Amino acid sequence: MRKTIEDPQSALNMTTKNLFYYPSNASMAPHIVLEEIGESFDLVLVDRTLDKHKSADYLQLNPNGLIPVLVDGDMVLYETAAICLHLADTHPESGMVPTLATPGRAEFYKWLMWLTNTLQAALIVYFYPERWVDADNPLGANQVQAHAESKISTLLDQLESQLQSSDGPWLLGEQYTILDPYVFMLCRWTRGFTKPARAWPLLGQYLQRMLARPAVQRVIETEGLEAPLV
Ligand SMILES: N[C@@H](CCC(=O)N[C@@H](CS)C(=O)NCC(=O)O)C(=O)O
Repeated sequence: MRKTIEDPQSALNMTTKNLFYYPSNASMAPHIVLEEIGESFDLVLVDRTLDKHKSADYLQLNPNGLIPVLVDGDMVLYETAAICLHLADTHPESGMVPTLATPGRAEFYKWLMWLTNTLQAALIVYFYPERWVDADNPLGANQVQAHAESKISTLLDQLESQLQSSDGPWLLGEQYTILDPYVFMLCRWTRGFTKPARAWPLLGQYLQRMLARPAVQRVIETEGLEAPLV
């Protein structure tokens, strides 16, 4: 169910999980994970056009004023990677994380940290370059954005190499994990780049495999996303 609530605190202690989201934002990865694990959940729209993510009520849930937040019972969780991990940990039957204390799990941690602190961080610089220069410096902002785009290109090279060495179909190989919705979401964000993620041969095929997943299709429909999807 989708809902817009005026008082985000009212999501606390609900019996279903509540994901605070905005279409195509960082909430998309946990949204896909929720669909994959099949547990019922509610979506709460945080209307960015009205700056609701900076409202006093929302800041009580996430003092960073960023989307997403997951409210699960009396637990309030922010940070996309933490939310995805929590969802997978509480649904071990989904198999969306490799077995604890194995080399596969260590590799999985490496990629999850890299996605959140390297690729996602660079994408955020790309989308908000004006935050990295003085006010009224559009030339500086353009330079920051161009540097971010070029950095992101080298990071996409790394994803391409990983798909080659894991031999797919998913980032770690045979096992579909929470890394895959995360990679899909971040790659989508490059769809307006001069060289978008879909232009890398293996990455392009991988994104099509992700698009074909029923859980991903449901998220695209619910969030009302339009072409180009990747
Ligand atoms: N590290 C955070 C980043 C979240 C983030 O940057 N979310 C964006 C939407 S994609 C946001 O809320 N931006 C609003 C802003 O920067 O003011 C996470 O992964 O949860």
